[in-house]
Amino acid sequence: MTMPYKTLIFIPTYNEVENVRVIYEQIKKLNLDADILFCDDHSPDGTGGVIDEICVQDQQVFAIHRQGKLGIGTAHVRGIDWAYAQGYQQLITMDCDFSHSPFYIKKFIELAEAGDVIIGSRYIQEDSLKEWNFYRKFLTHLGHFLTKVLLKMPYDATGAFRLYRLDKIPQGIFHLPHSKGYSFFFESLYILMLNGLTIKEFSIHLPARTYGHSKMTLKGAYQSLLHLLQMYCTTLFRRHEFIYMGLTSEQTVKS
Ligand SMILES: Nc1nc2c(ncn2[C@@H]2O[C@H](COP(=O)(O)OP(=O)(O)O)[C@@H](O)[C@H]2O)c(=O)[nH]1
Ligand SMILES: [Mg+2]
Repeated sequence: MTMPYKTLIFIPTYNEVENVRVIYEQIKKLNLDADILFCDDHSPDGTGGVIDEICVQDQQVFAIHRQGKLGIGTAHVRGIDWAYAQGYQQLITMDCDFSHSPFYIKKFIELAEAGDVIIGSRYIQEDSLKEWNFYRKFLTHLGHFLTKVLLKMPYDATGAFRLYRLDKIPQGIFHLPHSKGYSFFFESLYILMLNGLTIKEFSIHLPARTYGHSKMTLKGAYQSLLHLLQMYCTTLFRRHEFIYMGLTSEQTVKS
């Protein structure tokens, strides 16, 4: 597939040894002219070693290894910064567990002109989450409800399956979120929305992960909820904290 923009696919990993090679192989089968970056947090199951083997075989695959589990949010910021530093124009971010099917990557690329941020959404179709258990569905729908009501975001704001047009988004915007964990997704999207970037969605089906288990803990969900409430208070009293002030005169973020 010909790509009008220099493209990177970013995948954070923590204990994904059963998934990482298979996801790499499935992405390669798409025949895209895109590079892949993994960010592994010293996974005890040896995921980092498998990633290094892939990097040796394939010059289009890169790895960041961090000292320990520093959180999914900081992993995304690290990947985003790396993408800007290497001059990528668009970045697709996804999980390693096949809940984000590589099948949709082409769809993201086709829609790249439609917005500055493209989101694979679980809420457009009724049965997008039909394989998930009750507890997980409940948490996911609660997150969606609260981000819709409190932050007035009509999007799937808690998922990581996104395309960012880095050529249209100032890098500094991604340094405004404070979240280290899962709340990074709604915090970053809120900041992007408030700063006038265009957000478009398309419907995805999200199967439950095939191998391994979710790293989202009850503590993580609780921390995200607290963060959301904190953000809600900030929107009421100190909204300017979400506004990006670093634009040069040539940059034109719509307001
Ligand atoms: N580097 C890194 N990756 C993480 C961390 N936590 C989760 N991940 C990865 O982020 C993706 C989403 O995590 P997952 O456990 O599937 O969360 P869920 O989809 O919300 O259940 C997966 O690819 C995980 O391996 C972390 O602290 N650091
Ligand atoms: Mg997952």
